[in-house]
Amino acid sequence: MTLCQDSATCKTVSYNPESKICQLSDSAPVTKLIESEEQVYTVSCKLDYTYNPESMTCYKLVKSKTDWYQANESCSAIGGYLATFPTAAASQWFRDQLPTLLGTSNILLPPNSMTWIGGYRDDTSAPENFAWQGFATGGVPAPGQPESDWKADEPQDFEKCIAAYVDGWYDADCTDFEFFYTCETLP
Ligand SMILES: [Ca+2]
Repeated sequence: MTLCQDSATCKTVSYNPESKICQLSDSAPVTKLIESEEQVYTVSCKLDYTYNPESMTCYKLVKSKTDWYQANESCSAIGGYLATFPTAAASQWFRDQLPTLLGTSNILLPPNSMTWIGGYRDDTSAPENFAWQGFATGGVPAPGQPESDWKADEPQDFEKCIAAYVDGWYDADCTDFEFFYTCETLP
């Protein structure tokens, strides 16, 4: 190895993956350095989807503006669901990725650059009445609850659908607004 060429103290090491033994170039193989190897899994998402390591699912932001119901149908039509977030970390990952997913560093103020996600409620009487419609099923956590990622002071005006933006989740009228939307699938 050329790295060791001019160094008196440097020695090369060879590794035998079968015996898991590292052997110095001029010594006997006596040191077991690796007792266990981590399994390495590779996950791949469909073309145009980005892997979210927090939710372990794949997301695709569609830059076509539509109402929530049409967005929901469009995601179903391509074998997925509107995006859901099982944890606040999964939502934070998504918000951090928004410029990349939008393909621009120029994030526009709301309601532009917002994207529909899969939170919906029939009953607007309480903030805890939202439920996820996709992979993360069950209730959307209300503000202040663990795993909640609402923007400060949202939800605030008795609207039935959820849109995400760089600063968190907003309730928004499902048909008055037309936003981009984000679909989710399993890897
Ligand atoms: Ca709102």
